[in-house]
Amino acid sequence: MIASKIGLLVMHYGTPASMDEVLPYYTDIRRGRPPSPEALEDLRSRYEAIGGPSPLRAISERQAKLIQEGLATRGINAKLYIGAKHTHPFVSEVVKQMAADGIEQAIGVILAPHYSTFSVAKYTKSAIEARDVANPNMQLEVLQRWGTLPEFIKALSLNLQTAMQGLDQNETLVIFSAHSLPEKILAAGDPYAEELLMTSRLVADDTNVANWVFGFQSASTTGEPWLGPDILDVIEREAPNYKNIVSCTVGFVSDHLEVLYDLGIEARDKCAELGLNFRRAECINDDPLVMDALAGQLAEMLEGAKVGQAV
Ligand code: FEC
Repeated sequence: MIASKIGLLVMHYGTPASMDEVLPYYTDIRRGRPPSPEALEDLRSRYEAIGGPSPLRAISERQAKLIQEGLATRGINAKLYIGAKHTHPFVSEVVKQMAADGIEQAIGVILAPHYSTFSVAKYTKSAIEARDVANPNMQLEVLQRWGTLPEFIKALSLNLQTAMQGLDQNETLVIFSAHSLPEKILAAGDPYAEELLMTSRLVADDTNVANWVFGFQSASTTGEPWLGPDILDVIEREAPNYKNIVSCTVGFVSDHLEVLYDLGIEARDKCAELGLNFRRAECINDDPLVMDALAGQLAEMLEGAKVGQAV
């Protein structure tokens, strides 16, 4: 039975709205510890290199709107709330607003397809904790993973095919990638790395890719080991064997800073340095079929079908 006042909670990483907001943003990512002036300058220069603040917020908003429309076509009229992990409005702030608006039943989705204790679990925890304070009676269920959703695989596969057009498969290496995380997550049994590999395998199969590997990207310098191999090391290692590198990130769903800079500039430059041709497959961004499929998952959750993990 679906309650009368339904809320759709769409959660994304967050990005500074202007260059002036880079410092508070970075400080929040560092759990309240301001970055050193050098680290801040480094991040500011990466934003500048992609032309200023990232398009992440705008893309997330378009994605959220499409998910809301997908629910509407299934007869579910849900009020949309968009919350971020590291910028206002934070996930906790919008959940408080949902309670204030009298939302009785809510469904949530994170714009990150793979489960990790470091990402999806943290978004979910913020939402649930805020719900417990604001209105413990508001039902809230969050989709925990969607990295094998057929429409997601197909959209990635089509983008990869476009990027590979005209290239000789035998001379081409596809590198699937995703954000690295501290290596310690493996010891705790985190499924993140496995889920990323599963998505990569499905896309490679759907695209009939001859040669592919997986590499992590965007590791931070926190003084502890992060998951590898790093994509730049993979490029260097494989350079003698190929003419073309095609990058396809499976862990990100928007062409934002980590994609536009770490792949579009850093990985591209590394390839140029090694005499390799570089191409990048676009992220799914606001692909209507993927967003509609996500709406389908959320609709099933609302109907009580066992799709996501209830929390
Ligand atoms: O376009 C934009 O403005 C935002 C791009 C952005 C996305 C993103 C996604 C993920 N992150 C994940 C984990 C970590 C961990 C740390 C960390 C640090 C940063 C920094 C920036 C940044 N992340 Fe990010 N991440 C984005 C941006 N991320 C900027 C800080 C500077 C740097 O290290 O480069 C380390 C925190 C610490 O210092 O303790 C861990 C994961 C994702 C993918 C899932 C998701 O989207 O939530 C995991 C987008």
